[in-house]
Amino acid sequence: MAIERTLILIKPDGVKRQLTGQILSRIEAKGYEIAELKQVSATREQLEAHYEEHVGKPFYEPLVEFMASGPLVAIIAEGQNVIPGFRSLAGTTDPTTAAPGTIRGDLGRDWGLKVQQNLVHGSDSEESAAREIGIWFA
Ligand code: DAT
Ligand code: MG
Repeated sequence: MAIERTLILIKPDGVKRQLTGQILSRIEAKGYEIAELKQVSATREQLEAHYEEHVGKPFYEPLVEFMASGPLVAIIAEGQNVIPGFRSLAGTTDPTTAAPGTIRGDLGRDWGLKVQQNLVHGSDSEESAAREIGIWFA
């Protein structure tokens, strides 16, 4: 059981809908430690680096545009198995089918929804976490 660090983003829809507190509560309730936290307006450069694995996909441009549409909250969370653990707390990518009990399943909305408006990002591996922490907490 490794103590890991992961990079979490509360996306612009989460900040705009004033869900930051509720999302942080879920992270804390799980017992993860918030090691770093800041609200930022992402630069295009940061977003291109963050989503480099998705360059060229049809949803890439709308995704980057959406992520630049308002402030987001960047968090480094620490805990045992926090990388897969936060992914399961977040729920699956599409909030319209994410399981109840998850952030995306409970707080995601389906009216006029775009898949990118799914409230949170969480790193998907140790390698991604290290890379993404470097982008947002350089
Ligand atoms: P996740 O955020 O669950 O790790 P991902 O890394 O596959 O998902 O994709 C990054 C983001 O891109 C995701 O949070 C929402 C958006 N996205 C993914 N697949 C999409 C699709 N088929 N249509 C529109 N947006 C999509
Ligand atoms: Mg991902």
